[in-house]
Amino acid sequence: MKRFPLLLLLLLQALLASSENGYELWLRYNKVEDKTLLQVYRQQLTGLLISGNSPTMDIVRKELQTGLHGLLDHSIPLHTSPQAGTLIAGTPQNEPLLRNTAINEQLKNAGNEGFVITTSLINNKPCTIISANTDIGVLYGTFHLLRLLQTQQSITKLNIVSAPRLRLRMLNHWDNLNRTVERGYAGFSIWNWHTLPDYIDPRYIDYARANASIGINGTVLTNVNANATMLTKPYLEKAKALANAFRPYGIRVFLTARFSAPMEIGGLKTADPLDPAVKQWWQQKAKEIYQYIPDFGGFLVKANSEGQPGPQDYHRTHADGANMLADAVAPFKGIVIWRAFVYSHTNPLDRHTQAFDEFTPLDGQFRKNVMLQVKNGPIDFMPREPFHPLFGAMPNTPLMMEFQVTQEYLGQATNLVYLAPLFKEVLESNTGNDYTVAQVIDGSTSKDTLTGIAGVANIGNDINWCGHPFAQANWYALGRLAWDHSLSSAGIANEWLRMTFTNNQHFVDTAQAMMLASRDVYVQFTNPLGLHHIMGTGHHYGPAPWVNDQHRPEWNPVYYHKADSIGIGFNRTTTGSNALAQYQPKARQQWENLSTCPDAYLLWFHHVPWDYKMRSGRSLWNELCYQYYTGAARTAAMQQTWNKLQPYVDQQRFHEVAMLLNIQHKESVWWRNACLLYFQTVSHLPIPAGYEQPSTSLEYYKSLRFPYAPGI
Ligand code: BDP
Repeated sequence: MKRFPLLLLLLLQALLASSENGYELWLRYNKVEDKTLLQVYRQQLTGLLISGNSPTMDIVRKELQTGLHGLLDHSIPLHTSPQAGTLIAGTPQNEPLLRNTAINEQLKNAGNEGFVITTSLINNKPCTIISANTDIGVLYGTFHLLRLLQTQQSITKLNIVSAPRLRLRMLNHWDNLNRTVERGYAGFSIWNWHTLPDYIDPRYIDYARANASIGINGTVLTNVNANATMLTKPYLEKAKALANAFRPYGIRVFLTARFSAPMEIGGLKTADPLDPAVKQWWQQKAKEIYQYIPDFGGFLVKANSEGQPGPQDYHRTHADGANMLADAVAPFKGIVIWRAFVYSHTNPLDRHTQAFDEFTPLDGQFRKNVMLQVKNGPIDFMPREPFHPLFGAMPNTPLMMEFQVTQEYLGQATNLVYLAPLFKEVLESNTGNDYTVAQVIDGSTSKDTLTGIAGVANIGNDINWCGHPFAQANWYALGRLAWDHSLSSAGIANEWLRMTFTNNQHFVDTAQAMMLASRDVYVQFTNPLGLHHIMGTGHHYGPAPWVNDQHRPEWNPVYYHKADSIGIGFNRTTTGSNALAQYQPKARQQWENLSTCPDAYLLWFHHVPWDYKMRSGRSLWNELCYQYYTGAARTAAMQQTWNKLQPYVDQQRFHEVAMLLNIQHKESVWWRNACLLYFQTVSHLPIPAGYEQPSTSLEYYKSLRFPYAPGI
């Protein structure tokens, strides 16, 4: 009897220990699982010698102490001189031991933010060195070394030089001042504007730390559908508090600028970019902002798009608008990131073509401190799009990539969809100029020094940050690819899984395969064969290919799939909208010809008869059925896979993922049935025998309403 409570206690402890809520992200620093390796690491890392007294170096010290304490499961002493196994971290400026020629040589390739990690003899003692030209470089190197231990890599003969390929590695928060997040599926905004600037939520620091761990160095705090209030004094004070919190982590703050702000908060009668009073207002505003935030990054602007104000309201061009703002921030070394996501309902041309038509004539007309931020594809952030034709078509303008990390069109936070394969597919696309999209954005084709990737953040105040435990991998992947776009999707998934869950090989292999397939699975049960934009109106949740009553033509799914009695798909060849003409010949050749167009883009570029014979030998209609049914079946397979991984995962996260996969499976059946039943009304063809026929009617699916779906 006496022993019972003790047993119970032990059991409870074990249960708690095996429960994780995901808050720690990939920075868990649990004890190294492999016992032999643990012993090796303990011998190789016996103490710390860290010089330099900046807030950033304090973070380095703390991170290495906590990290190594957790991973090696013992306290790690501070050394005052090198001993066998000392980990030395610092810059040559603040640590004389690092002033040797070999390290200096390597540091020449590390730039301002890169780092060198080596195993070297210092005073004849074998040491591990993290060195950089700047303190922030040392911090990035610190996270890299910790990642090697977290993923159980050898640290015996290290010789690493790493520098980011892109200068700006950013998150774009679509966060509103009332804390709702446009297209956010992980709760409310983590910025508590009401309690700022006096209350610094520890989460701000954790946010900065997580970003620094993957090399993200910029954050746009506010929604692109901007609110001018953000530029008023009280809110600038709040932004300043955040900037101060982020600075030691190497993160600069940017804000969205509402183009009509001079009227809304400045009392002017116009926001015309060529009006002297307007110019002056922005110059003053910039000056004011820099007084609060001396390293303010600059403005991100959505103008003349989806109802936002902009220079065209005054018959000025996008270049006029961008340049006016660029001149205002130039004295302070700020930049303007102007978005290319523009299309208009008064333009009768295919939405696909509009941004290209708008911006290519302006190539070379922007100031040196302007970047054009282009979404990965020409329509929006569809589950699969060909790359945006602007990449490769504006050689005289620095183009910044905009990816969407939040899964607006990719299952929101109920679906497991790993986005690195989507990002990579775009980055590795050949523009037709014999170079890839990645080479356009990293400046290698133009010698641009302003280079960058932005990801629309999937972060909210949910305890696990991103809603779905696996959605964290997309934040992680964005950062890793922005640092080095040559990394593979598999490699990134592999390290994320090891850090986030466990190094168990069976778990990693199985979960990695599931992640790598997940985006294709999602495409298959929602938008197979190049279909796009057939989701629910407004909230974008679930299927609604039947919608045809929106006042803007290009907001209707029927505009995109064009299903009729003959066939389905958007003809973008010369006999249709000719959007294909915007691609370089080498890129468009394979797409324009029906027989060479890959299945993945078939209905994106062609209107194809229902009885068209596909490569598989099936008719188009039967292929469509095959894709939808296979996609839904694969989500059931994902559930089974995950269930088998239960022994390797803590209870809390195991059950969360299991419940979400169940929702995902239901959603896949919903997509499959709703789309096929609807397309059947025009194809008049049967769902082939052998498939389980939908038990619910099209009318039922059409009647579904989601007035409180998140993210609107
Ligand atoms: C669309 C979103 C909308 C954004 C817009 C944008 O549905 O909420 O405001 O993109 O990027 O995909 O500006």
